[in-house]
This record gives sequence, C-alpha cells and structure tokens, in this order.
Amino acid sequence: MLLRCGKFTFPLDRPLIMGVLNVTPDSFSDGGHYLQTDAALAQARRLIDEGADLLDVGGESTRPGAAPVALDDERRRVLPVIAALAAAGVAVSVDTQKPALMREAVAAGAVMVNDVNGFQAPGALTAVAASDCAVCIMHRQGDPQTMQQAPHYADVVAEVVRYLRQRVAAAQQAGIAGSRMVVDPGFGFGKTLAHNLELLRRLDEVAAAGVPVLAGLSRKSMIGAITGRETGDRVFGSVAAALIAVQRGAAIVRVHDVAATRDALAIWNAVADHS
Ligand code: HH2
Repeated sequence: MLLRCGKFTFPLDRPLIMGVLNVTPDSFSDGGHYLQTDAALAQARRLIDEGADLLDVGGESTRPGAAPVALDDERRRVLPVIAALAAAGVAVSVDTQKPALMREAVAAGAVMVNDVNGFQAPGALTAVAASDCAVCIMHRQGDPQTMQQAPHYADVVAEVVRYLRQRVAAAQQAGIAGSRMVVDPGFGFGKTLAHNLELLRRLDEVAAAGVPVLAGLSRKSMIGAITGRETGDRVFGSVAAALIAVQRGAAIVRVHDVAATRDALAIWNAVADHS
C-alpha cells in the first residue's frame, strides 16, 4: 500500500509516526508551549530529529469544551510554521476544519490535510480535491462543545466504519484518489472510555476497509483514566496504546512523544515479518 502526500510517497511497509505540533494557547497537553513561530519550529526540529515521518500542525484545539478559533487567528498561527517546515523539506499536515485554511495551507506547502470533521463542511472536499495532498478523514460524534456529554452508539465500530466508508465515497466522488486517503476512528471524539477501548480492540475491522488507518491516542483522557496519570505523564501508556494500534493495523500513529514511540515501533518492526 502507498500513501501519496504531495511530493512525498510513503510506502506504508512500516508504520509512520506523525508528530503533533499544536500552535495553540489551549491544547490539552502542549497548549501554550509553541505559540510563537520560533518555539514551534524548534519543537518541530526536535520531533523530526526524534524520528517523526511527518508533522501535524494545528492552530485550533479540538479538546472537549474548546472554543472555536477565528480563521484569521488560526491562519496567523499555522501558516508561517507550515511554510517554514515545507521549505525545509518536512512533510507537513495541517489539522484544520476550515476549507479556506485548507487551501492556504496546501498553497504554503502542506502535503496532508487532517480534518477532525471528516471534510463535512461545505467546500471542504473541493478545497483539497484539485491538489495532490493527502486527506485524513476522521470520525467524531457531535462537536467539541458537546461531544463528551452523552456519546451513544449501538455498535461503535460498525457505526464508525459505516461513516468512514460514506466519507471515503464522498471524497472519491469529489475526485480524490484512494491513494491519497487515510481514515481515523477519532479516539476521544464523542466516545466513552468503553467506546475507545472497543475501537482499539477491533481496530483491524476499521483497517479491513483497505484505506490506511491513522490512530491518535497520545496522552488522551483514556490513557489518563486507565493509568491515573496527568497529561504530561502519559508517555508509557501512550506508547503502549500506539503499539497496540499498530499491531491491529494502524498505518500511522499521531503522537506527542516521538522518541519513545519510535523505539517501541523499532522493536515491533524488527519482530514483524515484512517479507
Ligand atoms: N486528536 C486531536 C487533534 N487532531 N486528528 C486526528 N486525525 N486524529 C486524532 O486523534 C486527533 C486529531 C487531539 O489531540 P491534540 O492535537 O493533542 O489536542 P488539541 O485538540 O487539544 O489541540
């Protein structure tokens, strides 16, 4: 399986590490640390040196209860970082729900657009269709203001898979080739701990659709609920979760702790039979 991301082509014969770079004041685990462009670029360099294959740059927190960010503010936060990283030859993803910013980010050099809203906003699919960037289509139930109030599913895996299939079909209709697509069950987005665990346990069913799966479990509240640790102290739990996701078919893991994840996946890679 190949993933085409603009000028990059990833063979997906081993799991990829997507490093998280939040240029926000309020992200749940690294908010406020990298709001200045210089600080963001220094962190980006660290993540690449630690072994990230690509970086996901976001300017709007999606944590439960997060306030929406105006287009201009989000633009000011992420575009200079994306442009600088792209110029340095880094594969950059933009984490945004706004079609206007999707276009601008791709023009600035982003090679993936990661939309936690599954490209449902009017104009989102057309904003990316004509480019050659990859798209990450994520499932979520509800919006950040309400999504953790009462998540409900009859069968969380079946419903997530059905939704992702529909969005993949919509993306195909918009002219986006399958080789440019990634899907994501959206851990923590309108899901209880039991839903998240069920999704992780049965992630192979999400992967069975044949579209590469991205899993974002890093430092999330499910890790805290199980380990009893605060966000900054969830590295071991997060690495375990990333490893399980890869064992169950994830092609990309989205993580804050790149060095630790890289080592764990190096062991997995050494043991796995890729012949
Ligand atoms: N999780 C977050 C943000 N974007 N995108 C995808 N595709 N999958 C995810 O699981 C995912 C995501 C939330 O994590 P983080 O970026 O660290 O926090 P915040 O949204 O508070 O900025």
